[in-house]
Amino acid sequence: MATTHHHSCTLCEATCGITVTVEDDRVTSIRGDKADPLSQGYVCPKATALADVHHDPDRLRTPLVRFGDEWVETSWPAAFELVAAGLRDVREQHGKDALAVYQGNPSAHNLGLITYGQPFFRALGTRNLFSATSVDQLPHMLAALEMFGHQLLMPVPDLDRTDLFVCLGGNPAVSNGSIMTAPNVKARLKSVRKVVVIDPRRTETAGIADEHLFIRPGTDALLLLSLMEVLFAENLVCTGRLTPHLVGLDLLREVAKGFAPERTEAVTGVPAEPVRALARELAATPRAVVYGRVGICTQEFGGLAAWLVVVLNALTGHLDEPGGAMFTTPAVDAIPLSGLTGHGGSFDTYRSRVRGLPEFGGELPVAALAEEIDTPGGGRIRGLITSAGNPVLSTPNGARLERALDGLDFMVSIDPYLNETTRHADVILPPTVHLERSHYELALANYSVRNVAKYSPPVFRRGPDQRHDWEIVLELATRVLGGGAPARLLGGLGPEAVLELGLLAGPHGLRKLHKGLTLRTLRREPHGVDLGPLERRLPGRLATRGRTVNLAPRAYLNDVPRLRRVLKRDRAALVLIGRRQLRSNNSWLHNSERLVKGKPRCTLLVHPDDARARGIADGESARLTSASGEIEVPVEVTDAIMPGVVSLPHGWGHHRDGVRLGVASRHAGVSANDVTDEGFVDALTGTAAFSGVAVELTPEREFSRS
Ligand SMILES: Nc1nc2c(c(=O)[nH]1)N[C@H]1C(S)=C(S)[C@@H](COP(=O)(O)OP(=O)(O)OC[C@H]3O[C@@H](n4cnc5c(=O)[nH]c(N)nc54)[C@H](O)[C@@H]3O)O[C@H]1N2
Ligand SMILES: Nc1nc2c(c(=O)[nH]1)N[C@H]1C(S)=C(S)[C@@H](COP(=O)(O)OP(=O)(O)OC[C@H]3O[C@@H](n4cnc5c(=O)[nH]c(N)nc54)[C@H](O)[C@@H]3O)O[C@H]1N2
Ligand code: SF4
Ligand SMILES: [Mo]
Repeated sequence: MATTHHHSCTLCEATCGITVTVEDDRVTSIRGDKADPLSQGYVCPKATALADVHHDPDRLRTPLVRFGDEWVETSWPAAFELVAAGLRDVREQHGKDALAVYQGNPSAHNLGLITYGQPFFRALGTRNLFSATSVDQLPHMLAALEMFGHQLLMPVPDLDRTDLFVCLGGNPAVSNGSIMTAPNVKARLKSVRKVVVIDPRRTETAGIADEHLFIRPGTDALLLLSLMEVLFAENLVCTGRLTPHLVGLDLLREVAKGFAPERTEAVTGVPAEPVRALARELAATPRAVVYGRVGICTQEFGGLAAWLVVVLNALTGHLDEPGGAMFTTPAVDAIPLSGLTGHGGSFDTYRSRVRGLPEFGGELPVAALAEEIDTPGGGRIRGLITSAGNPVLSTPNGARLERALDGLDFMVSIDPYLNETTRHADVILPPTVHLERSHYELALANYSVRNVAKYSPPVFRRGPDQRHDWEIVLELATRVLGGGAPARLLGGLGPEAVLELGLLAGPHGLRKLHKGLTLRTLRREPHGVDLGPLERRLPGRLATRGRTVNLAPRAYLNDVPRLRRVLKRDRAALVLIGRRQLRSNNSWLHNSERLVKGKPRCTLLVHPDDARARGIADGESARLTSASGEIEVPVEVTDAIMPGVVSLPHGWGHHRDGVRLGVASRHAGVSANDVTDEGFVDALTGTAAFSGVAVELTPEREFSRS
């Protein structure tokens, strides 16, 4: 008999509502849930991959222990015993900091990992915490901390009510939006009066936009400063309602001097005239917003660029205004909770041992992970936990990391797959996967274009011998840190209880008394509840002292001279950027046949001029070389990419020996992070610079001859 279940897709930030039909323990269909208040029936082709992951014969269901190149299945108690001993040994022999942790991207989509994983990894007390943050949104979080006083206070474009959407370094038509939960973002963008895309590639988003400007990778901060310069020079600054709560305006005026668009155009590649026009239009449009995403973060000036995006919205009166950049009112609100401990985040309170990269939010930049393992001396990392991450494919110079992993004393991976990273572990602990878990968007509800709340029970009952991520973590916590009463109490509760408490304490909870939102009310609304459009939240929501927005934090002002030097610097002839694809999700969804079938997608986009100059034809294989490595990749010649720039998607490279990914290994591709450079980071934040890596491209023929 068929049963129908309502859930959410947890693969990307869009969090689309899904309706799953199950017959005889098999998923027979996954469709968009028309009654979901946010996604209203939309899903992308990836949603069906949730079923593929669930039924995947390669998916691990039992812990694996490695003996040399052999993997042996083992019982959970035996695996826990081994892992606890391994982790304890590292800590006892070399100290807490010798044990490192990498938390990967799916952690943010996992209720159990947010409620149990994060606290456990922090409780280990190691300085060597790493996560996907430092290959992603760290610059946005730093701006939130420095300007609004809390690292989670990242404003969201009020997409559905804006008239002018300026998009830098994001491709929502493919990524489905990021730090902007907006399912069916393409339809939403089509309803915006004007969309402007600024990107080194004429992207799918540019394809539905009104205007597209090519920009040289890594130069957004210059462009944004030029926009700001025009606002000041032409007297267009208008900070509106927030004026009494803003500090640092005069400093900004000083900073902008010397960055007129005519001064920066030669470096950014964006002609001065459209920059002037855009500044004027931003100032003149009551409902407008500048949005920057991963392309402006993972570059040499990511910190400055992310800061300037917020600054521009503030200077044009679009911060905390409908149609502008707004703050959400999530049903579970972490901000007052962490406010109780006075901890909105931290920056640069310590530095990494080898290179001195700054801490952020209690974590170090993952670009430093390999060197912290392979550089001898006191304080060296000896043990590693990876949880929901595949850093071999997703962090800069993954090849070096891969070599370093083999030098560890002990490594454990909490992951459902034997892949490029987990194959280096001593033990793999496989958790349940998405359809076997309950779900609530604790993290992403903070960044949704409408306030919504939705709880979903699991679609499938887990097998008798399967463990949830949170149970695995809790067991390790008890065994490694000692199982005191608090741990046992917490363990008895489970993520649902934490959620329940969060809902009660939240803005829609107890305070609304009889109509309050509780887990019980959410269980009665399986499609989710709409909590309305975004509302003005400032100054009340500010976590800074004095409740002001700091427009010109010291850290940024000190970094501007570094940017100014770029105006005089020689430029590499060819630089690399990344690319996301609709049927791919970072490094781990390539084992789904229906997503990878068709022509190979791991290709290098090259402009016709660059291809001609190197004698490379469309469809040929070429060699891409950088300071850190080289790969061989099929070339796609297209004028959709800017001359002097090439684009390669990341997350491929599944040819490595010993991975247990039957489908993915047949569609292996190459890893972009075999040529990115762990030494190339945003010096301010330590965020990896994936955009703008200097590369050389040579025909494969030439290489084979030499
Ligand atoms: N060159 C280049 N590199 C990049 C980027 C880029 O644009 N260019 N983008 C960066 C960005 S933005 C990100 S977020 C990172 C992502 O990189 P990572 O943080 O490494 O995340 P994924 O590649 O998604 O790998 C996820 C891992 O988690 C496992 N997994 C999936 N679901 C679960 C689960 O529920 N529980 C557990 N325990 N495991 C699970 C998968 O099997 C896989 O091993 O990559 C970054 N790397
Ligand atoms: N289908 C799919 N969806 C995804 C993911 C996925 O892997 N696949 N990953 C998810 C994750 S982890 C994230 S973080 C989000 C990211 O969401 P987005 O930020 O929308 O992701 P991208 O598509 O990588 O868009 C980055 C854009 O920046 C451009 N770019 C590169 N360098 C520069 C530069 O220097 N300046 C400017 N202005 N632009 C530049 C690139 O050409 C690209 O178009 O997507 C999420 N959604
Ligand atoms: S856009 Fe696709 S992958 Fe993202 S949540 Fe929706 S269905 Fe899932
Ligand atoms: Mo990401």
